[in-house]
Amino acid sequence: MLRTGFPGRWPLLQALLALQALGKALGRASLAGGPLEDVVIERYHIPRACPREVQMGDFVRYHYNGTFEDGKKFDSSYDRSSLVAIVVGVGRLITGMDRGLMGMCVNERRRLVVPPHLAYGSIGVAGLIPPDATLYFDVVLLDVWNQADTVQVSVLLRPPLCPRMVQDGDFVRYHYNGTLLNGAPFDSSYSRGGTYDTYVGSGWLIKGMDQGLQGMCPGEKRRVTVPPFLAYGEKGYGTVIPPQASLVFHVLLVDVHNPKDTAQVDTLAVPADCVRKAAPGDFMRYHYNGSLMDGTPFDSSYSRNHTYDTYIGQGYIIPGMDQGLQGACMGEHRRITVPPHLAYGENGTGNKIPGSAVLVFHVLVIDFHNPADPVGIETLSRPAEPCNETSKLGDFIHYHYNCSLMDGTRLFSSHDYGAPQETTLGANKVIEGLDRGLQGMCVGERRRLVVPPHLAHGESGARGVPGSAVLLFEVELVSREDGLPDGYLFVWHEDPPSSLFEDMDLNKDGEVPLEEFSVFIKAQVQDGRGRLLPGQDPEKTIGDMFRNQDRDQDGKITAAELKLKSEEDQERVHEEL
Ligand SMILES: [Ca+2]
Ligand SMILES: [Ca+2]
Repeated sequence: MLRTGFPGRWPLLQALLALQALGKALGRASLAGGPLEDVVIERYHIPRACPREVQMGDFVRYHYNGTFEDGKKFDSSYDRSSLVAIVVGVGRLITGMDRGLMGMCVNERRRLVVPPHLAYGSIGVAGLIPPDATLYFDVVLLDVWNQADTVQVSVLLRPPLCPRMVQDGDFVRYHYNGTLLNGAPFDSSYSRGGTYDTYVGSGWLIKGMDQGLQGMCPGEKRRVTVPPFLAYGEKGYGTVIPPQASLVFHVLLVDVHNPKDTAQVDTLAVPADCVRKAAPGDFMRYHYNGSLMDGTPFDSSYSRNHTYDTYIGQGYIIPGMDQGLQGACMGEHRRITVPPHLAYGENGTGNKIPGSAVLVFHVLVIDFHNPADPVGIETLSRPAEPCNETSKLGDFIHYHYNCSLMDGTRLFSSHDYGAPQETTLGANKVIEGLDRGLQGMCVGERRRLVVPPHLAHGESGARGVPGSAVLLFEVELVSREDGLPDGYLFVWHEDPPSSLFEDMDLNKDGEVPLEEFSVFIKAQVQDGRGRLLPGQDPEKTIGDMFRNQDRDQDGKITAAELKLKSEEDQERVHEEL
């Protein structure tokens, strides 16, 4: 009995139904079985969760043991290793079973006592069921579904951010645990150590999963319940999925992309003063955290405590990053989502990036420059009164400056010291970019200088300055004075006195020692007739001048020595002309 659902056994079912009808027609079944008028139902195990109860017209799968009153077994689905799968409540089962299954939950266990008039009546089944037999069934319900069912989706965990949702044509990677409706597991991606990777809506999946994955976000967890006609139907699948089985998938979507995707850029923060955007050919320094779409980290520049430094738009990095870094500003924070065809493809790389993985980079752009860049000069303020002369090569200047990296890391400030800095422009005393940026300034002017590394500390950097770093200066010109021609220690503003030696020889003894020479030169400077090389201790400069004049190094300049020196200087001027 109850062997329905299996094509080869239909004739038996028909015979049983015919007998049942006969018994009813004769009006004997209800009288012959004893006192019971209806099925007695003992629900001896009711599961805590019962999302659905059996109703008339539902399709059910169940196991049962059938015994007589004396405990003798007459039938068991367990013995046949095939459970019952049939529509309930429509007369395809004995009436007692049709009634006894109503309202049952999956995994519920019932004991049914079926009087003969609701079973096989006064005739019974030859060789199997004697006449007027009351039947006892122990039933466990395994599955229930209905032709009107659709895929049931319950969202178990929704990630806080959903960058995109699954659509038809997308390629997804997900993990799942698959069970039958009663919880029996049949498959798990976790047991295989990798995600299940497939296209959605393209016929690669059972229809129920094609539907159940729709609209899912990376990182989302769902329970997807699929009726058998949207899964493996009447055939089932191998030994693990029986015929007419509902399937329950607990799905974790790892990532999603479409083969048509480009790198997706989401700007998270941009500094207000973005005057320049990165372009192909620029050399960029940036920090990044790289993760898979479900948040699993795979790499970070921070862990190496060093920016990632590269040319962009030139094929040195994965195409998705080459695209995604363009147009960024210094200090900008971007999320760049790179599909696998613009990253590491179907094979992945290393042991952290699986095949077909979408990569998500959180990028902080520190700086970038082009090897052709000059010093970037921006005047912040000028003194109210126009200046006639600006700083130029050879000038001796005093200036204040702050120096920092483009990310704001402070490197140096002359304001931390009492006096401003001093230098001679063009004398190779400071980095080239600063030297250039200090030229053409009025005293009192303030400038902002952006100095690319090839005009600063180059690829190797310097103390506190990373290799290839762009530097930011704020400079203020405090004072300037004209320098002297190269090699000169002192110049006259007008023609030197014709009685030069006599003027120097203060005590008129025909010799000029250092003391007299020093007093004389200082007097010329004092009276504005000449000036000394700026930026150096005057005593040292005067000492150097004296030693140049004192040809025989006896500590005294004579008239002859002075004459010789001035003739030589004269000649040099002619040569230069
Ligand atoms: Ca003298
Ligand atoms: Ca001498």
